[in-house]
Amino acid sequence: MTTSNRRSFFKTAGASLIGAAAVGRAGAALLPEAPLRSSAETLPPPAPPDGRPFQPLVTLNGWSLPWRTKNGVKEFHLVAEPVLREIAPGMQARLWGYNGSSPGPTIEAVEGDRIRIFVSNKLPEVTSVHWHGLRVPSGMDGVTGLTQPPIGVGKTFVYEFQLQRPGTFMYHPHADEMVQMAMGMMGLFIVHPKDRRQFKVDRDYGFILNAYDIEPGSATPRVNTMLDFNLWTWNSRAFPGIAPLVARSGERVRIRIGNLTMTNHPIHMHGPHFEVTGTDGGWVPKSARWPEVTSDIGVGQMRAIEFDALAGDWAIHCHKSHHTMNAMGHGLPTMIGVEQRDLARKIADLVPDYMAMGERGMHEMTEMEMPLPANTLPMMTGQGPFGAIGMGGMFSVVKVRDDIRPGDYADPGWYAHPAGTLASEYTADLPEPPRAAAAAVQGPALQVRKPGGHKDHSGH
Ligand SMILES: [Cu+2]
Repeated sequence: MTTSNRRSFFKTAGASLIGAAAVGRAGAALLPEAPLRSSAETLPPPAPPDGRPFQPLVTLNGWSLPWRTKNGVKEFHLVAEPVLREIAPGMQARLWGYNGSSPGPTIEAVEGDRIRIFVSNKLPEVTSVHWHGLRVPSGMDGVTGLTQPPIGVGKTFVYEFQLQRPGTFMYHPHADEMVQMAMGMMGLFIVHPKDRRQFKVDRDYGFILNAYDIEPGSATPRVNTMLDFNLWTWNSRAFPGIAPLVARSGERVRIRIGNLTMTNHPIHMHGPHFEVTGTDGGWVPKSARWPEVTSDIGVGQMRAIEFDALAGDWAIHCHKSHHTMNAMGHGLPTMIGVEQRDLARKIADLVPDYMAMGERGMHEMTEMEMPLPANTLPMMTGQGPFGAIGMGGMFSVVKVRDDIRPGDYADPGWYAHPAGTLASEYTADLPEPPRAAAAAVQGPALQVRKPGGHKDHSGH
């Protein structure tokens, strides 16, 4: 169903029930609006319209789900449905998500709130929603077959519970999980503390680590993939499509990260060290925190990290180097040291688009105009102020400046390095560098692995 169809569906449903409201029970059953959004822009969060005030989360390339309050209960409406998601400019993926986006909108409420969540299923198969990490009555836990029947196609279920403790949580299906999570069904669930002074920071960011297996040139994930994913994303976005995390120097910044991929991700931040302040179990007491520059986030885990912002452009990325690359268009053998020029000329006679790659490492590929299948991202890409960044996948930049206004999340552009603080080419005389005794390799290094001798990353 298209956006406009959906809108008019809800408008119609609302309109027809104005009359029905007069007869009591039917009116009480009227579903709250299901807000819809398909853009992948980071939305600066609006202030909570009612209830206890809280500092809203900034969902990276995402948004938060509005609610309505009815007799003291906050009511949300999630619609599970197929969505079109831009992974980065130049690539759209056909995913499943909630309310027009994958991941679904962040649900935010306050410790002690009673909430009611309607879940409508517009997928072609059954689903359910599990509230990952939240303490709910067993019957509200969302496990198909164990704690509830599946939500049938076209049906709506209602979940209702009280939020017991503040923290970082997630939601995802517990029905045909492998397929539904491989298709992008997930979202953040933030419970803010009742006392605003607790766990206070100046900026609070959040994203979910997710992964897809999308054959270059296609748009739909292969859902039977168990480990060999080829697109590593934050909130279903890959670099250079991931928004920067913006802050003002000296601000206390929190980043909440949940992992719903099938492998761990050591998330590494350059610049200031951070502390792990929150885990799946809640907030870490101050005395138990320790400084880190990399936090390994296991499958199904959530971590909140905090730091004092320091002026600069600081890379933040997964430290598994193949997770900062996008899908390879084809299996690439290791070609370092192989002289390909003559070979390339001969092949080019037969295959006009052929390009020899990787004989001096692969950085050259970041600036190459390679013919790619349609709807495919370059493997290593992104332009910085000094040229190609050569990254993809799980990579972004923490951009800290002295003059950012509170509440401003707009990209401030590239950092202007103060004089004398920038690495540059050195051209004067150099002393002889100390070297190990072993002779350096002369000429081409003969370490060529045969292309057929190992499994390539594209999964075929
Ligand atoms: Cu990773």
